[in-house]
Amino acid sequence: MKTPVDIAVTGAAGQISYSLLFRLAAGELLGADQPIVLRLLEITPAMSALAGVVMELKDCAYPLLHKIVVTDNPKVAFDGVDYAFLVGAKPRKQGMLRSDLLQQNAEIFAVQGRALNEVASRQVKVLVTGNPANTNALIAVNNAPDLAPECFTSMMMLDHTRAVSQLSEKCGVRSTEIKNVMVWGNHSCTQYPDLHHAKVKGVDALELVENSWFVDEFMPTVQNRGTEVIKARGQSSAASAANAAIGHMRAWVCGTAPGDWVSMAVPSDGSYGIAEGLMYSFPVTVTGGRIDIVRGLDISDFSRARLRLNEAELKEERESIKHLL
Ligand code: NAX
Repeated sequence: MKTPVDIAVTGAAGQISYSLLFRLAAGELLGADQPIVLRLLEITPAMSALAGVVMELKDCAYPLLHKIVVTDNPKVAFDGVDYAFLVGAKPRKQGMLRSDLLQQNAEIFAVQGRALNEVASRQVKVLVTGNPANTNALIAVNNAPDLAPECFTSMMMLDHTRAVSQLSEKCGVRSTEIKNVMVWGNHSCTQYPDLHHAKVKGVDALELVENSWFVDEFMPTVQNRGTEVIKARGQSSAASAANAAIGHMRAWVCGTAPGDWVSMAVPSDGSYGIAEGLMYSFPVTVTGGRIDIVRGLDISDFSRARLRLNEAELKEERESIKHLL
């Protein structure tokens, strides 16, 4: 029997976690022979709801679920963890602006960054999902000076899989026949879902779809999908977000498929002229747990303008929380 691996999940009583936790416990992240300890963080008022989730987890009698730790203290939640899913935050409600969310959620990620810095494994893989995810991750990185910035990422995988799905539906192919889609920038409606390097069964996607579909349908559909889900469901994306969180971490652990890449927000190293340090989504490959930004792609003027727009938005977000950096 392998030694159990500690996985922290924050916002554990929330709706994304209601899907995520059960998939983690079933072995979907680390495989069917890896026992895990789930370390679940919630705010004090949500502890009773969390107790219900824990009952349900136990009721599944998952063979891999070695232990569950429940706490409202980030230092207990992150103690020795190898993986941290930072999901907990106040979700965006209909009509709420991202700037309102930013101020409300920023402090949470400063506290959690400091706690990770103190007690997490030095190789911890952190995925920030709570919105505004990129800037929350930036706050966490900056409050964890003893951890490598490479330990921190934020989630663009849902945007990525939304883009893959739209293109596969349009072309009538399976999602596995789509490669090299990417979503640049910020997890906001400014994000840039880009098909310039995408391939459908090995053929350039932009040779198969009309440019007007790319610009006027594909891009806005992916950019506004979260809002449309909220309108339809009355709640933000949950099961698809949990799926993306697992997909992101699995790519980090198992690596990306040969010839393909995924979209992840990582600390910018200046690639494509994006200001260093910003948590910005790039196409990335992963080998042996190491994330590398795909370099040297041709960027058209159309694309460059959208990359810049995202950079400007993220700089503005950074400015508004600079007291926490
Ligand atoms: P819920 O409101 O259902 O759950 C959030 C949970 O976080 C609540 O149970 C709350 O008590 C808890 N929480 C709040 N502050 C906390 C703290 N300081 N420590 C620990 N837990 C805390 O939201 P849910 O639908 O699960 O969404 C969670 C976050 O994911 C939101 O910020 C949401 O906007 C964001 N999303 C991000 C996505 C992405 O692609 N990056 C997509 C889906 C989702 O919208």
